[in-house]
Formats: sequence, structure tokens, C-alpha cells
Amino acid sequence: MKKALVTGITGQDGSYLAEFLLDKGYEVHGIVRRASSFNTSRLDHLYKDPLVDDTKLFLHYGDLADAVQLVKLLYKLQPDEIYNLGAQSHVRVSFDIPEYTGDVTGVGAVRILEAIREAGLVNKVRYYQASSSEMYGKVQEVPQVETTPFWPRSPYACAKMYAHWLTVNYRESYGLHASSGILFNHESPRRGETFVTRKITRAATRIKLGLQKKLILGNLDSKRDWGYAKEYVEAMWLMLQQDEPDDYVIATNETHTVREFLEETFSCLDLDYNEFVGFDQKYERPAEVDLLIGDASKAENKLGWKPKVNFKELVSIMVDADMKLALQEKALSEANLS
Ligand code: NAP
Ligand code: G4F
Repeated sequence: MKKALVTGITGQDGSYLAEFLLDKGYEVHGIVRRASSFNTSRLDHLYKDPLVDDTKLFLHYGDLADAVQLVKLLYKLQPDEIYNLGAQSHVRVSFDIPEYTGDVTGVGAVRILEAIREAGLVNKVRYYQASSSEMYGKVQEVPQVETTPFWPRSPYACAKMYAHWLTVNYRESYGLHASSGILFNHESPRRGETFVTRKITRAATRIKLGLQKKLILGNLDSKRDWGYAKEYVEAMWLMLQQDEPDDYVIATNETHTVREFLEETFSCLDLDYNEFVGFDQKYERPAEVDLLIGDASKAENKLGWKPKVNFKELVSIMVDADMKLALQEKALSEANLS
């Protein structure tokens, strides 16, 4: 049985990846941060007491800022594959906390890479780094491919570039099987509620049921290449199954403005977004990434991976899931009133 260690397992991608690996028969270990409230809601359907059933998911306290704990975990677990998905992943927030973002999102990767060396796993383990299309920033080529030069536009993107190049460097310096997935935006019902797509689908469904009046957003003109997170995690796994490590763009090769995402969401609910959407400058970034569109031909040719869910289907999946949540919320508030 293969053993995988996942950082960021409590996040959107981590939870889908854990499901995917468990389905493949892996023993899955995840690193979770200690928090004052529960932060495993995306995993609760998977996580059961290992003493009373045969679940192969194990959670360990740790932090990407804590090198000693990472080394200890790697010694103890001796994983076959490590997926580094942990990050302060919010671009807007990275302008408020640039140093912290650099420490966790950037230096966090080198802490794991050094832990791999320290635990003597260089010739045993395969490493996946969650790189980002944000690294293309002020894009130098359309569409963006693996060879497109980077031009990061946020502390987050700078931190991701550091982690990305360290991954390349450990591959070249030590022969580590280390691959980077340069993933374009991917969304789902498990997307954090402060990212724009989920903020929109959550608000629109609540507005439809009379639970919310307004949705306040920032820049509606930026364009993103939005895919479905559940199918992007398979690409991560495929990268680690190759004989040679490499870097791959994972994208849909289609781009849409935030405004188009709004229109599509509200029209699914027979609403006109113009009646409900307001603007607040606080949601704008000091430097914006105007256009992202990726060409994932290399992934298709070498990994046999290509996206299946299109833009409209993605919106529909998210609206349906958030409508269920809004209905539950409404039923609860009506029960409390009666
Ligand atoms: P997410 O939902 O924000 O999840 C981030 C994960 O990182 C959470 O599990 C979080 O734990 C964990 N984390 C945060 N700080 C940490 C720390 N100091 N130590 C250990 N873990 C920490 O992000 P996602 O959308 O799943 O994305 C997964 C990865 O892919 C991230 O690295 C992200 O930057 C990158 N990425 C995402 C996209 C996208 O469109 N989703 C595109 C390209 C790249 P808590 O639950 O405790 O907060
Ligand atoms: O949903 P977003 O915050 O995602 P962003 O900045 O593209 O970053 C996401 O994708 C990256 C991959 O390219 C990941 F690496 C990163 O971790 C993250 O998952 O914003 C998308 C667009 C931006 O142009 C933003 O300015 O939506 C615009 N926007 C407009 N109003 C807003 C809002 N974004 C947010 N979060 N909140 C708003 O109210």
C-alpha cells in the first residue's frame, strides 16, 4: 500500500485529493494546523476513528512554519508521495500579510524539501508542489504555457515563484522526483467563501431565498481560466506517476471575466445581477492580474489529462450545492422563529 502525505489537507484541493488517493487504496496522512475551532469540515465525511474502522486517513498536527515537526513527521511516516498544497492562498490578503505569506507559501516549501533530505528520502519520495498561474501575473504570452516567462504581481505570487524554483532546483541539484503543477483557478462547492466564485454563488443563492440583500465585489473585468477542482487533483497524482519529474500547466484553455461568472450565476437563478451587486474598493488589489488563460496541451499529451467540466457546468454545480446550503439555512431560521 502506498503512503501519501498531504499538506493543506483541510483545504479545497486537499480534501478532494485525500478522497482521490483513498479511492486508489493509499494510506493518506495529512498535516493540520491547530485551531481554536474545528477546521476539518471538508474532511469530516472521510475521517473516522481508526480504532473502530478501517479508514486509512490519519491527521497530524503540524505547520509549514515548523521545520522540526516536518522533519519528525517525515522520519516517522516515510511517505512514498508528498503533496505540498498548504499555503496562505488568498492573493488579496497577501498584500496585507506579505511576510507571513512568504514564510508559509514560499519558505514552507523549502522546509519540506529540506526535511526530505534530512530524513534520507531523496531517492524514495516523490514531491508535488502546488504552483500557480498567478506566477504569470502581467502575462507575457497568451495563452500561457510552461515556458511563458513569469511576472508575479502579488506577494502571494512572489512566494509561489520561490517555491516553484526551489522545486526545480531540488530536482536539478539532488535528483529528487519533484514536479510542479502550474494550476489555473479551479473552483467547487468546497471553495473558500472569500474567493470570488464561491462568494458569488453563495450570495446569489441566499439572495434568491431572501436571506441576503446585496453582494459587494471589487474588479469585475479581470479574466480567469476557471476549472473544476475535483478533476484537477487527478492531474497532481498523474504527475507523480511519471518516470521523470516535470512541470505542467493545468487549465481549461477558456477565459471569462468575473462579470460573466456573475451573469451566469444570477441567470441560473432567474435574477439580474445588476439589481444586487455593489462595489467596494477594499476588494481591489494594489496590482491586478488582468488575464489568465492556460494551454494544457503538455498535460494532455504526456499525462493523458484534460478537463471535462466546462464553465457553465461549473457554475451550475456550485449554484446547486449552495442552493442546498441556503435552503438548510432558511429552514433553520424558520424553525427558530416558530
Ligand atoms: P485553500 O482552500 O486555501 O487551502 C489551503 C490549505 O493550506 C488549508 O488546508 C490551510 O489550512 C493550509 N494552510 C494554511 N496555512 C498553513 C500553514 N501555516 N501550515 C500548514 N498548512 C497551512 O487552497 P486550495 O484552493 O485548496 O489550494 C491548494 C493549493 O494550491 C494552495 O497552495 C494554493 O495556493 C494552490 N493553488 C490553488 C489554486 C486554486 O485556484 N484553488 C490555483 C493554483 C494554485 P487551514 O484549513 O487550517 O486554513
Ligand atoms: O477568486 P480570487 O480571489 O482568485 P485569484 O486572485 O485569481 O487567486 C486564486 O487563483 C490563483 C490561481 O490563479 C491561486 F493561485 C490562488 O491561490 C487563488 O486560489 O479573485 C479572482 C478575481 C480577481 O481578479 C479579483 O480582483 O476576482 C476579482 N474580484 C472581484 N471582486 C474579487 C472580488 N476577488 C475576491 N476574492 N473577492 C471579491 O470580492
